[in-house]
Amino acid sequence: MASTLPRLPLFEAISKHDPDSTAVVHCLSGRSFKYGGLLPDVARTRDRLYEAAGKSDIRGERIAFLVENSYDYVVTLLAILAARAIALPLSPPFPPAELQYILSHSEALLLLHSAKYSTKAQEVLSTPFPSPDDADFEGAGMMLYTSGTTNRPKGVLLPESALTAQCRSLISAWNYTPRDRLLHVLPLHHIHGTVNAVLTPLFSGSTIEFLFPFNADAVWRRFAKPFLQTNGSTNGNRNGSTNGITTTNGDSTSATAADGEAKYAQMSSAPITFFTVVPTVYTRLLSTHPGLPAPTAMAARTAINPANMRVSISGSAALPTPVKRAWRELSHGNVLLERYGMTEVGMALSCGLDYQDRVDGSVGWPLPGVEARLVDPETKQLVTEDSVEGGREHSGEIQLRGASVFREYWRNPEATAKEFVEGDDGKGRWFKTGDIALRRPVATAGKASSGDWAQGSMYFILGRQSADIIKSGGEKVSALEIERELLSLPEVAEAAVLAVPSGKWGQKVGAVIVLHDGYKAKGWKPMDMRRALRDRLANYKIPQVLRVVESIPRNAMGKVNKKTLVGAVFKDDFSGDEM
Ligand code: MLC
Ligand code: AMP
Repeated sequence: MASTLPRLPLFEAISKHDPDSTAVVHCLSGRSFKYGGLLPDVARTRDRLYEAAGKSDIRGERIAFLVENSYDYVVTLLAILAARAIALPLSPPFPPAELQYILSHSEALLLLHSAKYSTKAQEVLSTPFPSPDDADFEGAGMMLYTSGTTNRPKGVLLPESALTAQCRSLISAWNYTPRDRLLHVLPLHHIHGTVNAVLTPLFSGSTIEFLFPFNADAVWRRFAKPFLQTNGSTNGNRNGSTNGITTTNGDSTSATAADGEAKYAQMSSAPITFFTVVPTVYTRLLSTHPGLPAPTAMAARTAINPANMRVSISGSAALPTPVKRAWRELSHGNVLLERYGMTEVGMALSCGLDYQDRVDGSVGWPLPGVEARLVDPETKQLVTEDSVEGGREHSGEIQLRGASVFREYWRNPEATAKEFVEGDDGKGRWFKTGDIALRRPVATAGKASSGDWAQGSMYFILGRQSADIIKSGGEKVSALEIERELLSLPEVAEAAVLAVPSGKWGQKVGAVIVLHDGYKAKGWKPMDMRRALRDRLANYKIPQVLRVVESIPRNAMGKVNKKTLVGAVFKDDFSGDEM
């Protein structure tokens, strides 16, 4: 059966893994699925896809799906690739209006859903939207929607060749193996959760354990489980048995531990070796650790020690150095590995596996297969290794190229053309990331001990070129998209959406509003805003802080200087101490 699948590199890799080894585990129920059954399940589901489509050629068609983080999600994703179609994972918590936009904009042929999301799927399908033109596209791949600076979210088309290049690059840099067991707590409609934490582990024969939605207590319990002392002995076995969580000896925390015992009883006792998340998750784990029952807290520290947790990665947003230090201390020496990526390119820059190559504040070097350069956004001049500007280090926009880069923004040739710049060496175009960085030699790092790619000056991200892109808890948010929704409300005359610094979220979304005259007397409270936006925008896009003002200062061109405004309006909401 599996032989009828196309010879995608991912399928070839999976067919060579030990069929008895575990591919996917549902953390809380303990259900597990072996590599040996995966491709037959994929082939069966692919055939069901053909049936649903009413034809056996759906190459290049977009197949949207609403499936919880589970083995079914993995099989669905691979079945779509097997049909040489474009997998379009949707986020279940999005309101129907946002999902309907994605469905219509992508011109999806099918919307697949698990039993759990059947009502949601019906709701989405019954939300009206104008029908677009016919599509004409070929080949397998994945499409992820990402917020842009100017308009509604764009569909990033990642052909199978780009996905495969991304996986191979990560395998070579981070050395995923069949012995790795990855705890997966991220959403599955982003590059971080899909490529780094599903496709690459599948390529490598690693085990993926789903524990979603993210819950700090459950993560700590899972980490701790293999290392809890039972009957006075340390339990570090790897056979997946379900030893109960030890309660404390009658002290005040035993009730919590007992509750946890029931809820978490089915969890596996195999140690987690691989964890990749956004900085907010580490912040949350650090702040909840002190509240754990003492034995669990101790076992959890053992679990994240480098002897047990092979690699803990942070990315999708800047990792604050205090968080990195606190994790190192808590884990007795596990130094978080920071890397930099983007939906359009997968992972681009990374620190190395060698601890010397995990330098505070740096995102390392271009990953294998990725070419990177810095270009001055004003002069368009290449920033060379030794460029200096008035005695200061010279920064520039990160531009990237290589087989891992996406093909195009779906049905948006203007945006695609705008974000690429032709190279002058005839070796192809560069993708303009919009992120500003500098390069600096670090005496103790970059000696190729993490691989040939990890050599020379290291990259340090300084921030984004545009103040209109906000990163909150690793989610990218477009200020203009929120402004547009705010301005469509009857109460709102003017709106500016800003990134407000936050210890907990990295940045949080802030809105400055001028009300229409008719609404000024009544006022507008954060609750009113939430209610008005709830059905229009995903939850994390709804501003967390709101200021109603008499006027928003603008320059002669009518533009708002957001960097100044955020200090003037939200100074009291800056929170470096939320962790
Ligand atoms: C949740 N909320 C957020 C939020 N996530 N608000 C702002 N920003 C976010 N990211 C809201 C919830 O809707 C809720 O609102 C309230 O905050 C508290 O919710 P919570 O339950 O405490 O939050 P939680 O669901 O635990 O989510 C936190 C999180 C999640 C950090 C686990 O945001 C997350 O998984 N982030 C990762 C996203 C990701 O995968 N990014 C990678 C993109 S790819 P209310 O109103 O209901 O109280 C990429 C490229 C690369 O960036 O380099 O990897
Ligand atoms: P997304 O568009 O959601 O894929 O997010 C990509 C963006 O996240 C990048 O353009 C960066 O701005 C940001 N990002 C990712 N990793 C890092 C990192 N390690 N440090 C700082 N910013 C990051």
